[in-house]
Amino acid sequence: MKRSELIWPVQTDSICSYISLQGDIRTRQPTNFGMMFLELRSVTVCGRQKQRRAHFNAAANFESEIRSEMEQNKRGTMHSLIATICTITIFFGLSLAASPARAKESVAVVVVDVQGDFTTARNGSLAVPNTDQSYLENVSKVTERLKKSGLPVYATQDWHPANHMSFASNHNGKKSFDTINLSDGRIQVLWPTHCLQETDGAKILLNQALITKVVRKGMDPKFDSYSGFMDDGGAKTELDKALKAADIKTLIVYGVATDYCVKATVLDGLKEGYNVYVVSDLCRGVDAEASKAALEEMKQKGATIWNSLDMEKIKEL
Ligand code: VGL
Ligand code: ZN
Repeated sequence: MKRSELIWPVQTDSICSYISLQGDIRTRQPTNFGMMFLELRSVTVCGRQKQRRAHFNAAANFESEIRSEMEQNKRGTMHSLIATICTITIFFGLSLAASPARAKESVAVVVVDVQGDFTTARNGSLAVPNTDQSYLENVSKVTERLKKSGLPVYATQDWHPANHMSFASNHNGKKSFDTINLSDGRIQVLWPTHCLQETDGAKILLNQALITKVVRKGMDPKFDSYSGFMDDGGAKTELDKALKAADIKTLIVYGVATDYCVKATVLDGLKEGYNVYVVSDLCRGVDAEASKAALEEMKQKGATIWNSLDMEKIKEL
């Protein structure tokens, strides 16, 4: 039996709940059920107020769940009528043509710094281990799947000027991977020159058509910017504003480097109040131990770590 899903937004006074019905045919035509939303609210939400989502395995189940809930609630004939309308509508809904799996509109994908200079596939100046062609293909394949499911894809892009403070070449007597102490007490790692604006190494290695918006960072020569949300001086990028404008509440994050830009982006995302999911098999780190610790820290601070991406889980976000 084909897995499927029918989703009805149920408008309550303060929240928008979703009723998700698993059945034979997948469809998602919420506006066809305009009348039903109110009716479903009075039946279903009264019994399920604490559950913002209710899942049912089949139309028959759905009907019997509603009926038993009604009996428990002793709602009488008014609700019998509603149940009948529900049933008719369910079958009407199930008869609609199948459409691809859809994720919720409040979810976005954030692909962090998948750029030439960070990959071995392009002999990058700051190539992160295990970022060969097969890694890139995997990132592309998964991103395409997410995009097809309806999710917007935001891509961060490290975009440095030649005089950027994070480049070892801009510090006398220093070499790549040395650290320096900044005047405010922070420690700065010095990197090989990377992601210079307008160079090939700065290019995002994803099909442009998949990307809803590119968010550039690290343009201020005085501050590094591992986070896609803001630089080390606290100046915000466009990311938060763009996500808020699109009413995004949940982020699915992956990319490079786990122990630097992915970590900083995830932690800032959590601070900004997003639900954050990290797909760890699509992340690559500069240092294996530090990357493991970074994933642990993201988890501790509230992110959910998925080893791999499961489209079924996306629908339930
Ligand atoms: C990054 C080091 C320097 C990253 C960016 O994308 O993780 N790492 N700039
Ligand atoms: Zn950088």
